[in-house]
Amino acid sequence: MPQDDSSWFDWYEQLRGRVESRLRTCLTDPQIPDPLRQAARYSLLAEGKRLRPVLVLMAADVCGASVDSALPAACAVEMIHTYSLIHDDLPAMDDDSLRRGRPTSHVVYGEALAILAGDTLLTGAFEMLSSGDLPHPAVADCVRILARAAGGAGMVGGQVLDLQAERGPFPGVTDSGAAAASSVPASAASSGPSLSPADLLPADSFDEALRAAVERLIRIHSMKTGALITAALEMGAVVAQADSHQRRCLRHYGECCGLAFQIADDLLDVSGSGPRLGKQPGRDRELGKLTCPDLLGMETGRRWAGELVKQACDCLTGFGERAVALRHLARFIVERDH
Ligand code: GRG
Repeated sequence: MPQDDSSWFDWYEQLRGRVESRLRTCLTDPQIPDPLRQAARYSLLAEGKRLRPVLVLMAADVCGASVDSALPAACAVEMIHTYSLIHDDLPAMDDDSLRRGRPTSHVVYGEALAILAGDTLLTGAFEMLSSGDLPHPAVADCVRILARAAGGAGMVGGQVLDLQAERGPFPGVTDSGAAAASSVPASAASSGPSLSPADLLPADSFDEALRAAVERLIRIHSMKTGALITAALEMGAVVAQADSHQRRCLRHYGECCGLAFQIADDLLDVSGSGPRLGKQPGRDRELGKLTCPDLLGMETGRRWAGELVKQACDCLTGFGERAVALRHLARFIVERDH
């Protein structure tokens, strides 16, 4: 655990290193046919931020568990995340050719193998999750949390809503017009974060169509991206056998960070540079996606993400100094350039 503000990133890097080492041991079973093993490992071992597994480890640590005990849960989340990236890039989805700075799985291995590599990671995640020394009730809890977050009521459902969503147009919404958005009221961890437009936006500044679109955006982002991030925090708490209050605080922190993460992702798609991003920027606009900058403008998007980070940090009050790294990570989520 870091002792002060300056060492948090070293701690993040250390945890990332632990995740990398463990991931390198995954999917080595000689029973897995060669091309499938190669395809699954190609994506899993490509350079990612490992944000979700690090969140599992930090959540477990902040509740008093060892990093070792949380590693299987952390790697399971990363396996699900990697599967979602492979499938998200497929021609039937976003049809992307660059990911994590490399050609996408279907470009290298063909569509059929890319689909099956995703399937292998999805199922392998649950094998990984049940491979540690956790007590059975904790494993069962984690399986339920992860399956729900990844499934129809979470990430996959969010992807469906995303595919269906139409962007607008919403005439008259510009950076200055939309900047009427109010600041987010401070939320106590006990009452949960305020993620709805009713709390985020003043009632009289938007027309109904825009308000409905913002609501839809929040729902899609929270399901498609937020669900897995929230699950990472909850799983860390479960591994540590945290009490229900700690678990609720970490879940609320995850909900705020999850939404802030996807807002930052929307902003980066507009302002980021390809080599640093590791994927092609500008794709959201090309694909006609419903995004935060399109609805509200860049400035309001930045402010909104910043307010969510503040709310996320409020949720950590009860953990005191132990949560210093989680506070920094929340800021990193919106300040990152990739
Ligand atoms: C079953 C066909 C089928 C689809 C699965 C694909 C899918 C459902 C859901 C997509 C979810 C998805 C890809 C959300 C995008 C989230 C996002 C912004 C990913 C990028 O995350 P980073 O920046 O990436 O953490 P790294 O590479 O650093 O891990």
